[in-house]
Amino acid sequence: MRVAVVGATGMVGEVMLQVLAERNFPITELIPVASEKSVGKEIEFKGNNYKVVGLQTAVEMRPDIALFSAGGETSLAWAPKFAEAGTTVIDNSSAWRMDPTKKLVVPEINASELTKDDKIIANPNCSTIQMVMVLNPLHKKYNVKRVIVSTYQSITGTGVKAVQQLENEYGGVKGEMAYPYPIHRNAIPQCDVFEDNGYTKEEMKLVRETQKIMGDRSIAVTATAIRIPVVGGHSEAVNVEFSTDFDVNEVRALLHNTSGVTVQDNLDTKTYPMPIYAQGKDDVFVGRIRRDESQPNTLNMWIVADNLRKGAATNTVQIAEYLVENNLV
Ligand code: 11C
Repeated sequence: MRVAVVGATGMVGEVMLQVLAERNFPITELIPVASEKSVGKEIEFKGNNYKVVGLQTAVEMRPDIALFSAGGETSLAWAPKFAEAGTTVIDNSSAWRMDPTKKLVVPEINASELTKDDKIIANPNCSTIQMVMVLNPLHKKYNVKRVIVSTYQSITGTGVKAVQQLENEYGGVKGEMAYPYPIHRNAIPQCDVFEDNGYTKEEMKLVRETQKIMGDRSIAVTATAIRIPVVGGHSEAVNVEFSTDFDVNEVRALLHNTSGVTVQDNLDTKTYPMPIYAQGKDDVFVGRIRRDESQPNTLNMWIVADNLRKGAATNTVQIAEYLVENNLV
């Protein structure tokens, strides 16, 4: 496969290259793509150096697959050009996710919807991916009625500017601000911009994307998304009400048998998921699984994943793997 990585010098792009290498994705030619200021720079991949090219050059090279992580505007402008040239685009931005003509894919859940005609495929938002990875197997068994989720999100979700802000604040250095407030020793109840309904875009992604991926618009979701001074992963407190009752041990067993999910749930040994241990891993970790005693058929869980891996790069590469394995590209 001739594979372009658009946004190769960015935070997610770098992890995409790592994941492609680790998983031995069948690459015959790597085409790193970035904005004009990075063109000509060299990046290293599996012991070889590759020169970064610009977007127009990359389109003209007609790669088989383009993995995009270069922001919504770049994606809106350039993904169709790649698609017209015959390239299959897997896009990590929010640009195409809610477009009814585009598939929004978490391979473990709905990759079977993909066909050869899908030339622009959307990768969901990180906080949605980790939540649906746990909800979907439970939905099949108990039918999810309503989800209340509160997120505790890593600054790496904002990007390198936010990591720099935190480092500056640790060091007492004045610098550019990624957030409207200090993030060190703080919790900011705003991820992404506000929508007209008073929720942030990040919160509404959790609502809309969950329904689309799980293929059920009747699932009610309400979210509060918080930025905290953590790197390594996003954490989520998830309260889920089902139509039918469940047995907590059966829930644990079901999740234990779900590919891509690791249960870390032992109170005796103080075992539960945490972002410092999720960092660098591809699985979604779930623990603190317990019955909500305040109402029937309701469960509480704590879900953690590396937002740059399963939340972004790994999921994108898994989609590409599915396309290759099923001759869809
Ligand atoms: C965050 N989830 O943590 C965001 C980052 O829609 O792809 C990814 C934004 C997106 O701020």
